[in-house]
Amino acid sequence: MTGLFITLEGPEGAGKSTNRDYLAECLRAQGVDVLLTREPGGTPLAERIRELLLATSDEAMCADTELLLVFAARAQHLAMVIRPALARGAVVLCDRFTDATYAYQGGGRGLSQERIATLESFVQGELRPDLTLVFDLPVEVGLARASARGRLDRFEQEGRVFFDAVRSTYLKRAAADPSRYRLVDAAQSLAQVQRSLDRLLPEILERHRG
Ligand code: T5A
Repeated sequence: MTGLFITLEGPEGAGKSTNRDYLAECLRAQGVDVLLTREPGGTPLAERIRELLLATSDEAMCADTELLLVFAARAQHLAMVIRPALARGAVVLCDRFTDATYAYQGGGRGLSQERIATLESFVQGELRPDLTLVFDLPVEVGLARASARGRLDRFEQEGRVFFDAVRSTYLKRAAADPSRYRLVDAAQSLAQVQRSLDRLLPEILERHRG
């Protein structure tokens, strides 16, 4: 068995967390060692950085500060959680990773892709996800789902233009590398989305067995 790094991506309210838990259940039922985690966060220190990133504040956060905090949390998460789990052969299911940085700080905030790529190499070295599931849905559907849960965080308070850029960045990245990305139509009912994941399971198990 080799470790397998799977990330779940998509705009707000796309169902990443719900489906990450579903996928974990399916894999565990097959006897697979699964590690569930998320970004920003995944360790106590990285979760504190997450709080800084999501909290609204009187002082506006510069885009560069946001970018560096995201990668600071990621460095900690990789060292303490992701790399050790991959080394022991687990399937790591991570709710958001660096594609979110390209989508939110790149697409949404307008930071250059080159600057993000430089930090990606600095923090991750050669490590990239083996498989990335992009849960895609119209912006207004995702925001309605997210806002139904109550108070909006700092990102969720952004406007339509920001979220259109986030979505289109994900779609462009997925289209550019079909071997790594799988697009999931997240506007469907939860049962339908989970049937799509069921169809992906054999491929995931196959890749994990190496
Ligand atoms: N961020 C993150 C960056 O800017 N840069 C980065 O590099 C990284 C890593 C926090 C924020 O950080 C930003 C992006 C984010 O704004 P987050 O906590 O993952 O990241 O934020 P959200 O995407 O806002 O997480 P959500 O919990 O809102 O979305 P999920 O996980 O996609 O959705 P989920 O599963 O919680 O579902 C939302 C609701 O919809 C329902 C669920 O039951 C739930 O109530 N639902 C469905 N309803 C109908 N039909 C379906 N198919 C449904 N699927 C789920």
